[in-house]
Formats: sequence, C-alpha cells, structure tokens
Amino acid sequence: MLFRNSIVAGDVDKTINTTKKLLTMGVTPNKILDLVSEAMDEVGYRFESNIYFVSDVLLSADAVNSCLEIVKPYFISSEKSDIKIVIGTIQGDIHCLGKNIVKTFLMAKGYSVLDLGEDVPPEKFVTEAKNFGAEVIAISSLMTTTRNFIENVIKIVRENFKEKAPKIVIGGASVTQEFSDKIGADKYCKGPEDMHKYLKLALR
Ligand code: B12
Repeated sequence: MLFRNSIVAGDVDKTINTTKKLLTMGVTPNKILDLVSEAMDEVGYRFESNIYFVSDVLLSADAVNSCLEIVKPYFISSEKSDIKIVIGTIQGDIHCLGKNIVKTFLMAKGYSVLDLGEDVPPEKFVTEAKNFGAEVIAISSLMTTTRNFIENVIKIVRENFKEKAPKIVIGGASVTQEFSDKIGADKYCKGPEDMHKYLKLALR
C-alpha cells in the first residue's frame, strides 16, 4: 500500500525507498511490476476524472521510472534467448511507462532489447530492426489518434523484407485484437507475459 501510494503521489524518494524495502522483503520483481501497473491504473483514473493534472501524472511517471531502474538488476533470468527485439512507442505518442515495463520484463527474460524511445517514426522502426538484426518489432501505442501509424510500419516491413521479416507485436491501451487484425500485425499482446509466451511459441 505504501509503495502504491508513493507512486500515486509521485513521490520519487518514497518510491525508491519502498521499492528497496519490497525487494529486501523478498517480493519478486515481477510482482513489483504488477504493483506499478495497479498504481498507474489509479493515476489513470484520477487523470481521467480531472482529479489529477498533467503535472501530477508526470510526477507519478518519474516515480515509476525510478522504480524500474532499481528493479532492473534484480531480475535474475534463468532463461536465455538469442532473440533480438526493437521496441518503441509509435510516432506522435510520448507515453513511455508501459513500454518501459515491457522492456524491463523482456530483458529480464534474457532477450536483447533495443529501446528506440517514444515518438518513433515508422521508417525508424524498420531501419533499426534491420541494423540490429531484430526478429521482432514491438510497438507501444496509448493514443487512438496516433495508432494508425503502426500500419505504416507493417507496410514498410512488407516492402523491405522478402523473407525472414520481423514479427510485429503491438500493445498498449489504444490497441485491441480487432485493431491488430485490421492492420495485419502478427500479434496483439495485452502485456509483457503474454508477449513472452507468444515469442516462445512463434520463434522456437
Ligand atoms: C501517464 C499518462 C500520461 C503521461 C505520460 C508520462 C510518460 N512518461 O509516459 C503524460 C502526462 C505526459 C501524458 C500526456 C498525454 N496524454 Co496521457 N495518459 C497517461 C495515463 C494516465 C496513464 C498511461 C500509463 O502510463 N499507464 C500505465 C502503464 C503501465 O500502462 P500501459 O501504458 O497501458 O501499459 C501496459 C499495457 O498496455 C501493455 N503495453 C503497453 N505498451 C505495450 C507494448 C507492447 C509491445 C506490449 C506487448 C504490451 C504493451 O503492457 C503494459 C504493462 O502492463 C493514460 C490513461 C490510461 N488509463 O491509460 C493517459 C492517456 C493515454 N493519455 C491521453 C492523452 C489524450 C494525453 C495527452 C494528449 C493529454 C494532453 N491533453 O496533454 C498527452 C499526449 C502527449 C503525446 N503526444 O503523447 C489519453 C489518450 C486518449 C486516446 N484515446 O487517444 C489517455 C487514455 C487519457 C484519457 N482518457 O484521456 N499522459
């Protein structure tokens, strides 16, 4: 509760302290990621109900990112993977928290992950995937106003790869299975665990 409240309140110092405390108490990093998502649900609710302003949300975002930095090295992966993934938030969209959680989780599972950041143009996803030798392009999208740019990534991939095209996995609050089917993404995943399960099956 203390941990959750520190994120909701956007208190970076308290978030750092409570994250460390949870880890010493033996709470798993995965569980901490779940708690972060729960806390952000509350922040989202407050934002949507006009209780929180953008400035409040930004403080919570800082708290989340400070927590992720602490948790990262605590993921001891028993799994190792040769699979390379590029990840980013689609053009026009600067939301990073969900993407950062997915990245942290996937790195913990042993994947090599290149984070392209936010507001990533479609062409950049494809060029970076080529340069990095990525088998997967993971795209986060939080806004319905910009999610259509994902379709351009798919088009460019189809034009540029004759075979061994990277799989396109999409996620984030603005996308759904229906949207994924419509634009022809390889997979829609609700969260990082979902994506890990898919990769294990699809890229064996
Ligand atoms: C935090 C937040 C912000 C912060 C972002 C801080 C940051 N550094 O990221 C700030 C304040 C900057 C912000 C700005 C804006 N925001 Co905002 N924001 C949110 C909020 C409250 C929470 C999002 C969040 O971080 N959730 C927590 C994370 C952990 O959850 P998540 O992103 O969904 O990720 C999980 C899953 O979706 C999934 N996932 C996510 N990505 C991926 C990718 C892959 C590959 C996979 C497999 C899974 C996956 O896994 C994650 C972990 O479980 C949402 C409301 C909401 N309820 O979602 C609005 C929301 C997304 N924002 C919205 C809007 C409109 C804006 C602004 C335009 C507001 C404004 N008036 O300024 C600007 C947009 C700026 C821009 N160009 O992008 C709208 C979007 C509406 C729409 N349908 O398009 C929302 C829905 C609020 C609303 N109802 O109005 N926002």
